[in-house]
Amino acid sequence: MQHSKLGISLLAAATALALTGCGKDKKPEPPKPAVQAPPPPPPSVEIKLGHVGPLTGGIAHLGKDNENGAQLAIDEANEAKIKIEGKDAKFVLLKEDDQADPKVGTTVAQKLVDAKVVGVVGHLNSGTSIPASEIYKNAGVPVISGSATNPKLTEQGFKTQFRVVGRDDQQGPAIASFLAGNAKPKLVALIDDATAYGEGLANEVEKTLKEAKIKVLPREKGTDKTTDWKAVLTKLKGKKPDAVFYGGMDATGGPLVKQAKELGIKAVFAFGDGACTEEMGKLGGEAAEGLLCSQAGIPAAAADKKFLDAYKAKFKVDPIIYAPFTYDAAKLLIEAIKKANSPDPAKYLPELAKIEYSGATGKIAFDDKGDRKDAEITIFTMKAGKIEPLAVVKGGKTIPFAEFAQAAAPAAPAAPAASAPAEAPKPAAEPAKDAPKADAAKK
Ligand code: ABU
Repeated sequence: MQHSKLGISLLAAATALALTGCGKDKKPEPPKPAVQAPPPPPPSVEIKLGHVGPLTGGIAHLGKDNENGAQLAIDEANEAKIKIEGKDAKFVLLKEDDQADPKVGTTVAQKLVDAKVVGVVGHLNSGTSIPASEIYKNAGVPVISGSATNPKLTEQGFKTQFRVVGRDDQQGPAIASFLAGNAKPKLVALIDDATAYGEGLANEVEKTLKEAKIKVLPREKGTDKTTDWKAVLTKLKGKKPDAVFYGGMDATGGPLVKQAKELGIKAVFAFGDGACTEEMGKLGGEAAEGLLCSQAGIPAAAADKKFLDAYKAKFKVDPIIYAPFTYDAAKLLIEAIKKANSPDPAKYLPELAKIEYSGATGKIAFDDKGDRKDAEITIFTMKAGKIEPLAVVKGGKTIPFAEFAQAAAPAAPAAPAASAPAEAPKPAAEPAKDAPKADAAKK
């Protein structure tokens, strides 16, 4: 009986303990929160642009210069975290090597179209740009060249084609007039490399010289690979030209001027933009001193300082010639995409055609053909292996370079400026009437 009472008491106590949680006043543990998933990434859109230039062969240095300009613009756009259609835009540059060969140019143009690029910067050469332009036109892909100068490029009526440098029917008369006015030759020899650019530019120079009643020898020809000019030069030596103009690139122009000096030819040598680089000094040595040449825009060194500093910081070299122009070309594509809020070429092409943009090379707007309005042509001479700007030709007027640069310089701020945007070069208000003398023009 005693045992049975004790058993009942123990059972009751055990039940009470179980109900109260071991006798303590403890509430049940709340369920542990599940591991939190990261928020979904914001929606993004990949926007593919292309760049084409020669990255192999004799003018690979120029192709790389152009490509670097476009790459810098792409990198800056990505750093700026641009939104298109409410999505984070990630710009990607697809880079192609056309080897400065027209056939390869069309192959890589088609490759870029197949890869669904929405815009292209390039090509470097007129000879590759002209056939490629039809492929981009058929695909509706806008393309901006930062260096191709043959007029035909924008004379085909393709609404997709633009360029941000001057044309050879501006450059040819500018360098020919400067040569005529300064070296005063009576007889000029013309040589070209049989490319769309070289031959076309030599034709423009010849036209201007003939209009000035200067005698011109029958045309001599090479190719864009000719580095042995002795046969051509020996033939010319006997004719005693006062000046020689070469339409071609620096890789072939450097050996030309060097061999001319070795053969004892005493003439002023003049070149267009393809051979208006310091590579001429490297290849031509002393023979390149005093040459005259033109570029189809402002000198690279006169581009916006912010661009020049960013370029040097990224690539550890200064731009050679047209990198500021390919930088602007890529920026223009991006700006038009921003304005249209769409990477669809059909939507942003109208924005590009009517754009007014202040770039690293100055103010940019296009005419109906896609050419840059009011493009500058700069005339240089070679001094101590460096090309030195002498004058800028704009709107048919020749402005001494010092005057042009002074007008382009930003005005000194009256008070400490708070991170004002860098000013792009502006045209001189009152251009000088006469071309300045090139003291180094006679050799
Ligand atoms: N404008 C100089 C080199 C490029 C071209 O073939 O036009």
